[in-house]
Amino acid sequence: MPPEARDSILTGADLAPVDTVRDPRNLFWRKNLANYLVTGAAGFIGRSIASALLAKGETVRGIDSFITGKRANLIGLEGMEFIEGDLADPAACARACAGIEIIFHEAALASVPRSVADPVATNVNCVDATLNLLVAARAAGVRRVIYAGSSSAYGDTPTLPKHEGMIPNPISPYAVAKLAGEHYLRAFTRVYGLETVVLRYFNVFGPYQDPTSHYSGVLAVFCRRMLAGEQPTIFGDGEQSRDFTYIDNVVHANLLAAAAPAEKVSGQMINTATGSRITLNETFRVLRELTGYEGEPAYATGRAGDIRDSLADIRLAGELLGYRPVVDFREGLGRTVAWYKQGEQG
Ligand code: UD2
Repeated sequence: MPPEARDSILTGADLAPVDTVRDPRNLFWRKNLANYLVTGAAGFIGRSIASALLAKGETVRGIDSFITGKRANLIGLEGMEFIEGDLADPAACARACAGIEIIFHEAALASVPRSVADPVATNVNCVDATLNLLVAARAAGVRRVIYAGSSSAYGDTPTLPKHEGMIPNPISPYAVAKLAGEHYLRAFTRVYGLETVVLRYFNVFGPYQDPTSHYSGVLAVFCRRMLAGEQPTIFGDGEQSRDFTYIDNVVHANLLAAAAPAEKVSGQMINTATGSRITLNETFRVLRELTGYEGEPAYATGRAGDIRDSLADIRLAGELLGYRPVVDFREGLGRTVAWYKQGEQG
């Protein structure tokens, strides 16, 4: 066993009363007995979940490898214990899981085109990483793992809205990798009794989403470019549609999934979205109003592995989690533009 893993294993004698664990002055216990682990804590979704947990006074540990996460995203999360580590490394997974009760597994190498360019890297950072984490979680006695699934698993079937009973049809390496993670979670519930919940996210956007990468989500890219007065590019005819989901809805669903009774949610896969969709062309028009950009978009060839239309049926989330969207698309986009604008000025 690697020394890092051995050092992090807790015995019964290590257990401290809850008050001691939560007392911020007691750094030793804070360091060893976090209740929640957020993987990908320096990424857009992970940092948003960690921030919400800290705001509720919870004890949080985060892990990130900074492959795509940003150190700047940790600003404001000073109350979180942080481990710099890669889930592809089993020893890092063991350290991260020690003493944890619930994991929010957000770490991944997102992006369809990135996976088309380098499917092996996507597999390592999505599939291997998830399996390593599950093995470590089981060994550490973690109670529940909540997983960031992707709507890409539904693929390009014409049926809308996409509901959880549909047979998956992944068409990109990214979709395959995220779906494989879902299957691993389900298997760990069936075989080892680990509580798992898959939240299948639909195109999440909002503050802290990185707008600078070639592989960034479209709304982040468009906000940045249009605020800077630069022309955005639409791949394809712009009539493709998405169920763009503002980050607060995703955080809300995660907190509900953590609190829901196991008999209701364990082993389940649940769409996490808004239940409405908008085309890229329409989105561009809304953004033009919000950003003041006056030009037209450029159009370029459609991307390989791209899906035409995506829209979620969110009834199951309502039934199992009591979820309903808390922020709609336009409100969310307004807040997002305001956040990027502030960043540009600051
Ligand atoms: C997929 C998943 C999403 C999430 C994400 C992670 C689907 C339906 N959704 O998002 O849930 O897992 O992957 O990365 O599979 N585009 C432009 N111009 C740009 C950038 C993108 O036109 O500058 C287009 C792109 O071709 C696509 C749409 O915008 O048609 C959305 O692209 P995206 O990369 O934001 O997200 P998508 O749908 O691949």
